[in-house]
Amino acid sequence: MFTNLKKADSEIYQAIQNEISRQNDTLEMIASENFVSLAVLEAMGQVMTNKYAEGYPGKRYYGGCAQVDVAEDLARERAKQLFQADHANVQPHSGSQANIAAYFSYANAGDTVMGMNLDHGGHLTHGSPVNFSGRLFRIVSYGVDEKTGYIDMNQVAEIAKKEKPRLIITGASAYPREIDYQAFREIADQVGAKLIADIAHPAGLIAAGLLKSPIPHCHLVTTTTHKTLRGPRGGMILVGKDEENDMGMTTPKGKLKTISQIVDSNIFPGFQGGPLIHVIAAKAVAFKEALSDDFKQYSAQVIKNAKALAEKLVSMDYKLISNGTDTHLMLVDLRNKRLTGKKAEEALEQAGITVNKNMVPYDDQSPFITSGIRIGTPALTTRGMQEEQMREIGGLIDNVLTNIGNESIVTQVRSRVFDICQQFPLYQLE
Ligand code: DSN
Repeated sequence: MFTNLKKADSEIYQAIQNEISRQNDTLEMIASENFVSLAVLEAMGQVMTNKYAEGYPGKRYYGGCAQVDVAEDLARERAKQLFQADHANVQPHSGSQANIAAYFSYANAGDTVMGMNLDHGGHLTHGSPVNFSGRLFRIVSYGVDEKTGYIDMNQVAEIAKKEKPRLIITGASAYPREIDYQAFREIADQVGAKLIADIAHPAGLIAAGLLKSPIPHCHLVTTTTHKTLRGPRGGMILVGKDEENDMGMTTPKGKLKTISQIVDSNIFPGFQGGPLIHVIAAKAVAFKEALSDDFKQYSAQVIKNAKALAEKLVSMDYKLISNGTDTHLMLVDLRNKRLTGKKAEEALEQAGITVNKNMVPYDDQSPFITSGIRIGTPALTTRGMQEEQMREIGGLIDNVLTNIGNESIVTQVRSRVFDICQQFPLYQLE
């Protein structure tokens, strides 16, 4: 696969080879990561990267777009089928780009936007002061109940009534429970707000029909395509039911009639230039895969694996936020183990287990240290691992975390991790 690269640039070739080995030989448990198929990889590494295609299929600003139109049309149609949406924009380069375009479809700079507190599991783009969202909008935040770890819907309703946001965004990056989109919509309607769901994390589980869809309840839905959806790195915006532009929003192209037109105009020319058509082709391939029965089975196993791992950790006295999971991820509060997230992440990495440190709700540590780790099962499930492996891996995690600084335990666990990886091979790419 890399014959030419090997000759042209031995340093990049070597870095890629080393990354292939890292992915093959370690346990990838970062909840937002996954392994794409070889078909998706091939669709991404091809000549469509050479093509400028500003605009949309049939309405481009460049000639020679017939074949890239085929790719983008297929991606859009498959995305619509997958989520039962009226319209899909598959051009966002990332989830952040999808979110900024979605916000500006219903709000202007200075308007009040309500999102989940990042420290409680939200996302940078849902109002963090260091992100465009916190800098451009007046943000009000909701969070989880300290005792239960579930989103406090009474608090959401109270804040919404008091602050009258123009827009509410629901969705999270470290929340292990299913979100009640219908309840969010009822609150949004009571205060005259529009509702966006950012389903970047559970998108694949929703597409597979395992978690409730936000599509019937939200004005817009944004997602990334590379997490549980197992596609190439990128973003997407879905319009469940296209509607008239009833808020008088204007765009770089002036006032447009429908929300789909506004979304498209906000992505291009609003916030992006030329689309990454090679990535869009790979999104189309991933969406075709996600429409299959195999993907439904895979997604069901992702959840079974997360539940098995969560139960194992709880049985060893690990405190999980909300005491478990409905999804592909869990958030472990390490304070009773007298460990920080940073220490745990580093120790596990040495043993070949990759997770990320994560703030837990009501954390007293900084985001660089944190009191927790976030663990997910999408990537290991792609390798074919099941509940039995999850229980064993739970034991390995505990072995590392209760023996921090013990080199011989690290070596022992690293060797077992390597054996498990060999049993569930991933990529053979030279
Ligand atoms: N960075 C992603 C995650 O890890 O959840 C969210 O953007």
